[in-house]
Amino acid sequence: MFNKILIANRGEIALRIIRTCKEMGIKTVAVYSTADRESLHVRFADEAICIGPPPSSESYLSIPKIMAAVEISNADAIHPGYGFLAENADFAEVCQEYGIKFIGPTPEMIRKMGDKITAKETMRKAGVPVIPGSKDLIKSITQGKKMAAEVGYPVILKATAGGGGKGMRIVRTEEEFEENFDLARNEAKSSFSNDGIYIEKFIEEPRHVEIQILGDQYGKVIHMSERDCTIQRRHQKLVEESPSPVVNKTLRKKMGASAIKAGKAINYEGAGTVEFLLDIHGKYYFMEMNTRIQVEHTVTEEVTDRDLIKDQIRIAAGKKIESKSLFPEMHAIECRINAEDVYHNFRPSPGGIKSFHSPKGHGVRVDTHVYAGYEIPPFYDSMIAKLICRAHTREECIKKMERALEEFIVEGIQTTVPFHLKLMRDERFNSGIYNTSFLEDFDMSAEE
Ligand code: MV4
Repeated sequence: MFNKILIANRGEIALRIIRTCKEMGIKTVAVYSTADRESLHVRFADEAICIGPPPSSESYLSIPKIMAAVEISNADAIHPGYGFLAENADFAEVCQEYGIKFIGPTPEMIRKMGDKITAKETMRKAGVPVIPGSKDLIKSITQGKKMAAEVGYPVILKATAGGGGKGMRIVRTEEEFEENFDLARNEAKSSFSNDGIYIEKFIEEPRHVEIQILGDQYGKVIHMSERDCTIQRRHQKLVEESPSPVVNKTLRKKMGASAIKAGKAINYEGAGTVEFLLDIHGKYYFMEMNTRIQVEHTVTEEVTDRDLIKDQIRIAAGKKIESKSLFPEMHAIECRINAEDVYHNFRPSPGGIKSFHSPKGHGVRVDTHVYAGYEIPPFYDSMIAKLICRAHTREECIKKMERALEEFIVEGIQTTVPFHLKLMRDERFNSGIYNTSFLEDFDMSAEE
């Protein structure tokens, strides 16, 4: 087992990783920017090393700064958390060269899934259902129009270097093709320095359902069932839950088997997530694979009663997965509490937290790095806490979440708590029947 793990991250996930390391008897090294001196991850780690000024490019995203901290602290492994360097294949490769274990997949696995058309082709060959579309990048308008006609309108143009919605355009008729193709290409080029675009059939009114998997170094892959992440705003997840209100045991087994096929196709090592679109007919299609621990891993932990960070560390240390695939025993919902003003288009609301009281009680979990007196820096993402509730049924879980949200007191800044309260009381959310457009006509500005 590792002696000392350096956590190349900040915020709640850094703290989350430190907690598990402590329970496993592993020493921890925190790294921090000057904006994060007062953060709890710095206080709770055994050692803390300042790696630079507030901008991420000069601190949490700087490979030389992180590697210098590894040298100074003599850590033998790095946990990248999510975001920052978590899916940076070059970073995983540098770790390899230094003889430091990157807690996650190999650079090759990260690269294969990072390029979306390569990922899709790998999945198609492995027998995982993929969305009908072009097998290669589109080379010209003429070729693109021909492909689109074959696939059938509406189609969607996606950036091969993309993910998370950037460089994506829906095209409903051939007349709209050229304009959208140029827009997608330019956005892809400026965002990813890669203007490769491919075509897919546009799936109307889908749900986002993802499967958590674990793979060990000996070729074993298990799934841990699904998370439903359909509640999103501009490609930002706000609520995640497990099990999905629209996935039954038969579909769960089928999607789980497909996710295992996906993992096995690339010899996957570590914790990963296979994202699917689920259409209104109950057909599902591979969308992307995330080669990291995700924000919403907590709902899977709550319904399967496992510590996913512990699983990641054990797998990285060469331990075998002992468990079979896992099915939900309970229902869990996570609400992301962001420092945002929901009454003004979810604009960021950084600043000083004057008072902070987090909900407690049976079935309530709060993962956070903040406290009364903490100053939220404006440099990083706006998530300040995750509120996770667990109960036997979805109905009870929603009621518990509403109760917990009512107890949440954060003064000094605006948060997404009022949004979540409204959602928990919403009839359509309670019905469980909605799609990724749900929040498009969920109006918050009317209230205050
Ligand atoms: C799609 C789609 C419909 N059809 N692909 C959005 C982010 C990126 N991961 C892929 N996305 C989508 N891809 C086809 N062929 C609809 C979306 C989509 C979406 C997906 C999941 C969750 C929320 C979404 C919101 C808008 C569009």
